[in-house]
Amino acid sequence: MPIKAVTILAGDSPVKGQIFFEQAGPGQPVKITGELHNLTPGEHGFHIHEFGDLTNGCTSAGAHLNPYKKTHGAPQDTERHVGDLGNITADAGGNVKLQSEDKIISLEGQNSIIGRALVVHEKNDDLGKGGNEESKRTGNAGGRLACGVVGIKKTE
Ligand SMILES: [Cu+2]
Ligand SMILES: [Zn+2]
Repeated sequence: MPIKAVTILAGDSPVKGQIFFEQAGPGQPVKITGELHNLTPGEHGFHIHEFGDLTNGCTSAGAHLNPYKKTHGAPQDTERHVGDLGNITADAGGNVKLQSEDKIISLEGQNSIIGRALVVHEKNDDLGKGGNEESKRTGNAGGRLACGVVGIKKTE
């Protein structure tokens, strides 16, 4: 039985989206699909943050999900936060149609993202290569445009 999750992205900006996660089983990669709208064209940092707590908007979602105390990196790096999903790229109309997968996040077990928050940022994530301290923590991705809690999807 695959495990499925969904996140509705919203925030103080006009950015909106729906993102779906699907994992065939424990240890399998997680497929990430969905759409985002009203972004500025170009790259935007896209991460799982540690708390599914939006009591103070996207701010209360905390830092990147990082159970192994690693430094910030790119999705394909071994030195990365569990939550480091890199960037999404909006087209000239500000839309993203996402179809990707990640081998580190999970929908069960130690790397589970269920109950955490997905955050879309104002700027691009420099993937830890920005040459300053902040790059190794957040990728200098700037403000939080929209966020949502990763929840278990209703089965059809
Ligand atoms: Cu982030
Ligand atoms: Zn990170």
